[in-house]
Amino acid sequence: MSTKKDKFSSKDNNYMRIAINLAKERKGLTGENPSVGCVIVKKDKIISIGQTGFNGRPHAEINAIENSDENLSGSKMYVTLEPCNHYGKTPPCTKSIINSGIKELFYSINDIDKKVKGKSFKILTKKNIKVWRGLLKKEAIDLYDSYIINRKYQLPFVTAKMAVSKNKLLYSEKVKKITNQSSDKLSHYLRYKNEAIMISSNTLNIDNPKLNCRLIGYEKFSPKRIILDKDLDIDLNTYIFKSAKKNNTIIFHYSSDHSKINILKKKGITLIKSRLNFKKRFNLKIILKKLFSLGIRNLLVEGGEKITKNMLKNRLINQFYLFESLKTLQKTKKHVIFTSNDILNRNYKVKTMISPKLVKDKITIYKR
Ligand code: AOF
Ligand code: ZN
Repeated sequence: MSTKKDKFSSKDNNYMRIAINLAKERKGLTGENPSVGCVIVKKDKIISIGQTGFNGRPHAEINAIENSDENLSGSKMYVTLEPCNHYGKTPPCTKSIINSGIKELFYSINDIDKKVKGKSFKILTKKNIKVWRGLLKKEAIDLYDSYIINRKYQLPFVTAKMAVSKNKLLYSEKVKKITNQSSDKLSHYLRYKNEAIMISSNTLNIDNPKLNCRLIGYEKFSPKRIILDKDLDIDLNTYIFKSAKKNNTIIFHYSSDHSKINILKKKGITLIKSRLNFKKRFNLKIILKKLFSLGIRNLLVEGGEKITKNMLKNRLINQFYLFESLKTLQKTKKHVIFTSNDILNRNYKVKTMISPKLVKDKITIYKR
């Protein structure tokens, strides 16, 4: 086995890049399992590909093996993550790889799941399969940013999104819309890629958002709605209340207002009572832990300002999308100013910057 870059040919790089792109495409949609991409090559020709199934199963390797019309003996497999070697909800991929006749396996990084980590190399080499690790490792570490956070900290990977005007306002009574249509597409893409979206009841009552994914054809991937509503203030005329049904809405609350609780429960909303800290605010880490225990691995936070700032201060946000419009908003009595720039610049690195020349709004993606 080698981890040296020069051992890999440009063809190896290309095949693994395809595997990484396959995994990226499914990222966020594989439930509690990581999204894996897999490519099988024989005589320099791709004969099959596979991705982890929606909600996590079948595993990518199994899909690739089963998708192939050709005999796999003597072929090479490129896979973004160490194949599993244990009996979980599905049998070990290593077993299927051995039985398929694949003779060489390339994978980017070890699985950090303790049941799996590092063991596949031995199992496969014992069966005379050549195993190479470390191909496009940097890209794979980036791909598995959320999986690594999930496994290490038992927390969802949190992406926050905020839109500010040129004069740094998040809100002004007169204008509801700050960003343009192409930015909106990216916002909806984020909703597609996250299993849940969280906002405060304050933002909910003021903005009356839909919080769904409106990319054509992807509507069914709309995230679960999580509302932080300490005092059970949710307005019953809002879209979120009206469209609530079993399993699509969770409200975290502290109030014991029984009549409101009954109304919300009747709608099928899941109510979770959560304690407050000495500042009479929710402990957001406890809330994230609870969401993780409910199976949520990727969470999008769309405001408001107080929650987002609180989460930034407590280092609970892993990635931050800042949309800066070229529009200036008029200051009114109730305007809200964006004040998190300092924390972002102090604690985060700029990962990507999309120029306003391309999309009219400036979009900066910060990562911890
Ligand atoms: C793979 N290929 O595509 C994925 C893997 O309960 P199971 O059987 O589904 O196994 C879950 C574990 O398998 C999961 O915790 C992670 O370690 C690994 N995910 N492994 O070989 C895949 N998604
Ligand atoms: Zn597997």
